[in-house]
Amino acid sequence: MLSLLPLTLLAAPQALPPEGAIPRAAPRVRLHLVEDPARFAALLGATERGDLRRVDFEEVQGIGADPVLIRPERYAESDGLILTGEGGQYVHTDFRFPHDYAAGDSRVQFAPGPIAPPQARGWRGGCRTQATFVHAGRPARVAGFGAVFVDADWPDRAPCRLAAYDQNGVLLGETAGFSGANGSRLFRGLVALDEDHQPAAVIARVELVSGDEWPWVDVSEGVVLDDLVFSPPTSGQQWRPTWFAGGEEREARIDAELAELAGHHPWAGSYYQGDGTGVNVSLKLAPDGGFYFSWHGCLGEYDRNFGRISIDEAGLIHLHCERPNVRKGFQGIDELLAPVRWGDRRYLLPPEKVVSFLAEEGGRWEPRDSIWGFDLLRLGDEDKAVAGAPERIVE
Ligand SMILES: [Ca+2]
Ligand SMILES: [Ca+2]
Repeated sequence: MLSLLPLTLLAAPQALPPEGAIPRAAPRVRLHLVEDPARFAALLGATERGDLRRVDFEEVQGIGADPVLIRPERYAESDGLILTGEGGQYVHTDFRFPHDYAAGDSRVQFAPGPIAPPQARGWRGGCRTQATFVHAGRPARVAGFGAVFVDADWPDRAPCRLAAYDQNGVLLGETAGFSGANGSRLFRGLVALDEDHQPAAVIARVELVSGDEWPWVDVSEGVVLDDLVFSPPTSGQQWRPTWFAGGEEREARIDAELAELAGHHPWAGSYYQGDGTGVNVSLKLAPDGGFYFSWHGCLGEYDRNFGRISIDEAGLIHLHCERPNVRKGFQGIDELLAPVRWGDRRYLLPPEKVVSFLAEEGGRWEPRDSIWGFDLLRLGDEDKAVAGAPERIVE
């Protein structure tokens, strides 16, 4: 099911789903900002499904006047968490400012290194932490992550930040610039829920920005962290679609423009390539509306992109992607496409494929008589007979 090329499909056409049965989009996943730890747990179904993972650093022993360095993997085996500062990871009781970094019931708190001297000016030490996840020795993802930011009280000087990224490094959502009183302990959490309000483990990395200096430097905004809480990391089979949203307005604009053009345009249209199972690439494009691309597979929506288009002197269509265009696995789109006319049919081909397509008159798989195939063909054109030889459209 997860093969990259629809070879099995072409060898066994009887295994195909019924014509036109392009899988429906997967439920969309959205990130929710939560400021109440109880609500965070409730959204993740923690009461029914067992405990959340919680790292509060209280078990660290031997803390005296100086902070204690902990390994990034200290919580890997027990909790599936890897915690990486810019230059070491440190815990301490109060980082020498007991009134600012008031631990309350908590005894031990966290700050990312490197350590800077109290009198530091200019460079002032670490303030960024990365949280990543492991499960059974493999990279893993969580559906929710929260942390307590202690003494976030100078947001204008240095906004604190909590940001979640998917496995491709795409930003899923973030909160930044929050603040409270001196010594406050602010919880901020991000929870990924699908359309059915079920937790979706799509968060592969979390970035925490705690002020802009090592906490005992008394120049700018010092902030420490505590009480990291997250859903149990998962990997492997529980692959879920990453968060895809946006582009709906553009898609509607393109649809309207295509309806207005009613086919009276050299290449505007709605194109498809795929096998109806793991590979279903749809690309709509119109001269003013731009393009809207989506990739659906067995497990839902794998990728989506959209943006404006431009045409160069060679008649090539350039797609200007608004989201990162990662071309691997079940993702990505050619950003450069050549429109090709073959009788009443229209194809969109990557430029490097055009020469052989024209020379071999479609090659082994074209002209096809079903919507399934390796090349982007305008939807509905599979019913049209070809006439003559295919040719580039340059206009
Ligand atoms: Ca603690
Ligand atoms: Ca502060």
